[in-house]
Amino acid sequence: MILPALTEATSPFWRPIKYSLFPPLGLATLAGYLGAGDDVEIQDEHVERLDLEDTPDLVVIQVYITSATRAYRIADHYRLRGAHVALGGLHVTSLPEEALAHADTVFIGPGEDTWPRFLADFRRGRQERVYRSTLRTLADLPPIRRDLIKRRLYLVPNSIVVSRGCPHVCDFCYKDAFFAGGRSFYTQAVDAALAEIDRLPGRHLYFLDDHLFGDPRFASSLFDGMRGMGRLWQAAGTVNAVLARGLLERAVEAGLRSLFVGFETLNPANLAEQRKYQNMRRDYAAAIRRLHGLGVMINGSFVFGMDGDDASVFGRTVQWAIEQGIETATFHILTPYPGTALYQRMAAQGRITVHDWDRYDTRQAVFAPAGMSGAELERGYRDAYREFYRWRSIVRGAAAHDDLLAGVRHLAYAAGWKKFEPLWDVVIRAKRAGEMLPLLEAILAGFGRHPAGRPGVPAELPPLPASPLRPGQARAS
Ligand code: B12
Ligand code: SF4
Repeated sequence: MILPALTEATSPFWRPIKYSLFPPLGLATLAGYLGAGDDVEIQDEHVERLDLEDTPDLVVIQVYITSATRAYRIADHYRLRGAHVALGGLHVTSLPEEALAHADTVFIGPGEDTWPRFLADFRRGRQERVYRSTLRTLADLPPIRRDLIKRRLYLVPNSIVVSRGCPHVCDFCYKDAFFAGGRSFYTQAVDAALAEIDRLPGRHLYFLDDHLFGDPRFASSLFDGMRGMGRLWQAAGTVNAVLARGLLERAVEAGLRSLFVGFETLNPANLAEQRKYQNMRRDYAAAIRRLHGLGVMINGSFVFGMDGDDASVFGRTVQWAIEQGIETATFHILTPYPGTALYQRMAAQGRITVHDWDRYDTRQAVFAPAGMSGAELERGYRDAYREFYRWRSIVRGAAAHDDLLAGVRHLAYAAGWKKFEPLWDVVIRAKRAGEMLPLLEAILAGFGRHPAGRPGVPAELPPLPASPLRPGQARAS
């Protein structure tokens, strides 16, 4: 089972930090369906050199858009060696015809229903060319094969995912394309999720779920179950979930210390254009105050290049983020992934300028923006990163907190990630990434503790908002 990296990963100038964070859970999930007698290995090119000289019966490759070219090359190589090559994942789902030229079998959508079906067919020699997922459930999911994950190679070995998809419908997101033909948001049973958490060693967890708070009933039961487990964790959530009363407090009680929040844009016209309704008419500053009041650090996500953006967007966004005391920021250039509503709109308008998937890495302009040139967009994006992570900006951001301890944590965390990046790269290349975990835990633990009853943390947890699931949209939990 192979997770190929971006083509540039083989370059000596490759900076591995961002890509050595999380183990490949998709493949380890699929490996859970194999039999006890099956001999299997997972290779992740982000953190190790691939060994392609073996002769397996079956090769499974997970394909992201940015690794598609590399994935197809590896697939061709193994087919020449006589292996059966199975391709799946987000990019294969968007463009199955393209993938079929390099595969014996392709998989459309999530693998939990199609993969076991394929395995049974394969063992009988009756496998099909295309498997399309329709049954969407995480019930009876076998345990993820974490024994196949080389933990010491990752900065964050305890990544976990307890749901699939998201209840929202943003135009630029891969989500609708990937989950077409079935439910697009569903969770594990709470007990199964808690059991998975229990199996993970150490204290730190990183939830990779698109929107851990997407189903408030599920999330609140999960957080209640995690109380007292002594975990420290990070996750992703939306602005409206942060503002909803009740859930965030429960998450903090359960150990939430840092949240990735999709602010995306400060311009309401952009939100409407992308159908990001859950962010509209929301008070971003209030969401930030609420998170900081509860001792939760923020990784703010921002997207540049929507039609309402002109060249002034970069400076405005960065200054706002610094003034708000946002600890870390992730900037992206808007990228129309094939299969999304955004791609269709851009293609219909003749605005797609680049068709090389290697460049769809959210750092390059692959379309003609409306309010500036592609070159300006790329320059502004790079300047935004540079400006946000200047020492001066980090210090200003840290000073924006009311609380001295929160300011110190801001300084330690932001500088630790960005200012010492070359050092991280050395650690990763020396295959010692896993040994850095105690440092991360110390930052999250030492500064994040807030006794109940402190301003912003009610001793009694308030009631929960209603579930956003539509009637008839059943949950696994
Ligand atoms: C963790 C993560 C990363 C990690 C590690 C990835 C990894 N180890 O898998 C890192 C930091 C490296 C990363 C980097 C990037 N990422 Co990322 N990442 C994610 C994240 C948050 C979780 C992935 C995950 O583990 N999901 C949980 C598992 C269970 O699901 P899964 O991996 O999709 O696997 C399932 C199916 O896809 C399917 N499947 C997959 N492969 C196969 C193969 C077969 C044969 C079968 C049957 C089934 C199958 O079955 C699995 C079980 O259902 C996703 C968002 C998300 N929620 O998925 C974004 C996401 C995958 N990333 C994305 C992007 C854009 C990037 C970057 C380009 C960002 C950047 N600017 O650099 C880079 C490029 C990465 C690359 N190598 O090309 C996009 C992908 C868009 C696309 N169309 O490809 C996503 C969807 C985020 C988003 N909403 O836009 N990422
Ligand atoms: S909220 Fe995030 S994960 Fe959900 S559809 Fe929008 S961009 Fe995708």
